[in-house]
Amino acid sequence: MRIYGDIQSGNCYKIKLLCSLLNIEHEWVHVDIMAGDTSTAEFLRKNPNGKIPLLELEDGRCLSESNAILNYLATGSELIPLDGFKLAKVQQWQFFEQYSHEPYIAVARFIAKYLGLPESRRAEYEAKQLGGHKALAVMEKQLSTSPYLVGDALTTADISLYGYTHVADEGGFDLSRYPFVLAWIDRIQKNKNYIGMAR
Ligand SMILES: N[C@@H](CCC(=O)N[C@@H](CS)C(=O)NCC(=O)O)C(=O)O
Repeated sequence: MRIYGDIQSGNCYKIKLLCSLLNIEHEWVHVDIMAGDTSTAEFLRKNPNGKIPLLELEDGRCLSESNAILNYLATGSELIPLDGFKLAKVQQWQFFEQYSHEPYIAVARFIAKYLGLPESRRAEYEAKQLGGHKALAVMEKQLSTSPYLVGDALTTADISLYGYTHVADEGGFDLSRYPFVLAWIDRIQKNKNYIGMAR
């Protein structure tokens, strides 16, 4: 299988991390968003939404949306709970990530790290801080009661949230305010076959 992505993107790194944890062999195809690689006709045929990460199976079928890719690749592994309610809890955190976390933390990081915090985007960057801290506080509350987001074991919910949380400082978020989140980051990094993000 082939994965199209950029290792510096948290959404793509989630997939890279999962493949490492589960020893999933794949070909990584680097895609440069800034150079317009996601807007070519060839790429748009694979993902009409023009975004990475993108998974392409050997038979040509394609899957986009990082959390859908994670759950597909982790099916049958210990990272996906068998219990229906726990599985729904994993998805609850993944929807939370996409709606209440990533749009604040990942976007603030993009403006600061990729664009160099230009004056024209400063107000938007600052407006992202409140929502990002709100999301971190929600995670902090859960992680004060369980080692991982859905109980005692690592699931794809943790990988989904870990992607941008562990580099939230690059978006201006001081994680020292969230000791349970910091302990969770440390716990994830101790997993066998953990790989870091190119920062
Ligand atoms: N909801 C999507 C978001 C994917 C996304 O925003 N990808 C960015 C890189 S992090 C991208 O491809 N941007 C290119 C563009 O929008 O043109 C996911 O979780 O996979």
